[in-house]
Amino acid sequence: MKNILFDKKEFIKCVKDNVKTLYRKTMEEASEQEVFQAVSYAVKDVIIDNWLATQQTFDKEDPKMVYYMSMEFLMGRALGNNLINLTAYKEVKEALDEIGFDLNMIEDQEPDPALGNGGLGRLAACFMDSLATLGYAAYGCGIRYRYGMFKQKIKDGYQVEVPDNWLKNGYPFELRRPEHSFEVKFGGYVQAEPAENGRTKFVQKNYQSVLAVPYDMPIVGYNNNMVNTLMIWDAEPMECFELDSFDKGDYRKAVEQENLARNLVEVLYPNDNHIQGKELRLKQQYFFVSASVQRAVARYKKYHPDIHKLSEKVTIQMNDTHPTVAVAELMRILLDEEGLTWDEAWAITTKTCAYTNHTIMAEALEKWPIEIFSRLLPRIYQIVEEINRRFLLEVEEEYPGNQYKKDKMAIIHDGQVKMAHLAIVAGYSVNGVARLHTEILKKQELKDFYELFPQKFNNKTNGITQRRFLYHGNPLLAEWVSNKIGNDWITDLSHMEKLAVYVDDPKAQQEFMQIKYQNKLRLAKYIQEHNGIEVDPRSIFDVQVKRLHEYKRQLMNILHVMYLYNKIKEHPDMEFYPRTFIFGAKAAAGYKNAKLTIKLINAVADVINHDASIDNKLKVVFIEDYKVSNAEWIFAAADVSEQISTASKEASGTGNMKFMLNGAATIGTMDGANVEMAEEVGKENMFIFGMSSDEVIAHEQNRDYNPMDIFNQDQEIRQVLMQLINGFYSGNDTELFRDLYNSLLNTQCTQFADTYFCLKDFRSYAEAQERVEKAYRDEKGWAKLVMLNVAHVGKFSSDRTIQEYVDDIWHLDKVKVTVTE
Ligand code: 26Q
Repeated sequence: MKNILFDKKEFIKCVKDNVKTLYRKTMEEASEQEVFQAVSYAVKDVIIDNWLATQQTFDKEDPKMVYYMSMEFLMGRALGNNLINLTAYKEVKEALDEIGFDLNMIEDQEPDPALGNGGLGRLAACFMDSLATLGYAAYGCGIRYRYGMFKQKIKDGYQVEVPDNWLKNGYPFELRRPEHSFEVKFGGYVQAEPAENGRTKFVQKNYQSVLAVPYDMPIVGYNNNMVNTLMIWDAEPMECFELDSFDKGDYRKAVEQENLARNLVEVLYPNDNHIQGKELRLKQQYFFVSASVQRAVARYKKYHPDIHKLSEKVTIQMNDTHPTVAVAELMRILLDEEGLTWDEAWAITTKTCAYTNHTIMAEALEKWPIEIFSRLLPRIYQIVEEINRRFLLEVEEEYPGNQYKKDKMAIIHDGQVKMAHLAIVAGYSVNGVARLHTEILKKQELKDFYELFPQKFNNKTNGITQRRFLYHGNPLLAEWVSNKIGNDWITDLSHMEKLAVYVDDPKAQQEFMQIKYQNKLRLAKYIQEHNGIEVDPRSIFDVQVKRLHEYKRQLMNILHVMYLYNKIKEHPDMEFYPRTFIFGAKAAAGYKNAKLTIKLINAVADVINHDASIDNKLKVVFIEDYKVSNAEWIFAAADVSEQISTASKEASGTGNMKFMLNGAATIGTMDGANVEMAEEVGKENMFIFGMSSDEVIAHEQNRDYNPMDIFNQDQEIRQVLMQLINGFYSGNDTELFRDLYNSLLNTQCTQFADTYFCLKDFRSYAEAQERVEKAYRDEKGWAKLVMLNVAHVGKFSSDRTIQEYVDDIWHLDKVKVTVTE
């Protein structure tokens, strides 16, 4: 295959021309941001040809397509990734070098498109990469938030949220497509009218509407000419404000309609695994779902006469319950616009929509008050009511007279619409995101539904794209791997197992650890520049980066650091291998304990990092603004990966896989995908600790755990807890961390104390940490252990995950794109 881009000369000429036409400047005069824009437009030029060719191939071959609907796409920077997937990274780097520009610096100018919170949004981004790379036709459907995930600043140890205006300089990789705009209607009421065919037509009246305008972003497949599309929707007012509407008395409505469009896509809700039942959130959901389903149906109808066969060419995957109104919207279109009967429409919908569950945390199960739902989406609510009515008849048939069952399983109950129930009833597939998680869904949370629809339930263990998280993020290790086993791992991660023959080879071990050291230097420099803290690259880099949530137990981690510090102070001569504990985490803006935990980590860092008496044995670093771009560096530099959630709470985790891929050892519980990692690499090559999910669930059911018992018996734990309330880390303000202390030990109400079993698992955690230290001292043993982890990471590629979705759920056709000149 011809390398589509290069010609270095031609490329540089294109960059120079872009600087000239965009900014009327020479390369020397252009700012770094302007050079970034010019380079990006040059790259986009190349992508466009493949993008066109891909669309033409779709038109010709008519493959089945997946519409991946997600409120979040945490894409991260596109420039470097696009160059990697165009197999042009090296050439472009060299070409720019020749004219005195550093590609890394240029990449660093790109805003980090952060249209997502964490795991769920990043998974969607990895899936888009794998779909294009494997040659499957896919549309990502989401929202073009004006402001993405907030930027985090740390001031005086506290998190401060700063708006993320990612579009302020213009984003070179997006394309506005006004010709594919659709109207989306809110509010008003439904009028039943007689239709020509003798049936009744339902028409929404007196509504407000906005115009959904899509922006397309290219999703470049690796080395295969394929370019899929992420369409993210912007909201515009339907018509410009008209003076005469004032006279018609519509002035208020005209203004309201404009405000609706303005507010709708303003900002991403920064909650992760926690529902905020805000009306605007539901508006966002219906907005992008309605526009996306309308576009999917319109595209299908352009090429196919028979709407009854929609599911042969279109499948809709709902990323959690957030886009679940899609099932009712599809029903609405089929009933009200296509004029089908209920049974016809239902037959199509239930073959087209599928649902992925990402959580079993009760506070993350989506429910909407009927009042809000029916006022905002009157016709959709009618349809949901009818789905519910018919479903309850089915339940009655299966379990005659069992009202308890009906109450538990109803879609509408107790004044609320339960989105997960709607998704399960209308979907043809329900999947969890790791084996343990799927089993818990089947046996506990969704047991009733599993009994009724066993054939719908399946597992799809998550994965990550090695192209971003190894090839781009860790070029030194990527090149080393390729030298050892060739390039096949880039599109088939199972090839990594060929590294197993090197794990006992002293030279390979040394090379591997040398690369880790280089990556630690790179991160140490970043920390020095951003935090002003000097860390020893020879110390163990022990890392926990993820959203801040109580179930993820950052608190247990920092309590353990406090415990180690006490030990070192008490026994200055004890053997202790120097450690750098690195944290990175954003807390939802309204999540008090999460924010206080950030303050605690920074307070502990302040004390420990300034204590000369401990001889640099311990350092604590909180990396500000953890995001996709700095994550790539952090994974590359980690020795130890903290995956310490309370067993049963983390549905899968994906950070765990990114660390494993980059040669870090996992200290973790038997939770989420950790279980399958242990199965792949062997428990002896991880540091597993803590209660099993069964034990956790048993304690929750029996309510027989009292953290006070531990507090009373374990002097060292007691000392650490007392330091939360005696000013040890907060000077005069002894009350500062009281809420954290209470969350662990609430003496009034032990039932709500230490919900996530930090104290219960503490000793087991500390003991596992001792095993980590012992293992690290054995240089060869450690090198072997982490190399084995890399060799057994194959299963955790999102390519494998996507292939399973295709085989078991979507049944897509493979597409091959050839580019002719
Ligand atoms: C819902 C309603 C209103 C406001 C916010 C939300 C909301 C937003 C984001 C609810 C949940 C989320 C995100 C959930 C999430 O990221 N879950 C993670 O998904 C990963 C990918 O499957 C898993 O690896 C993680 O275990 C899981 O926690």
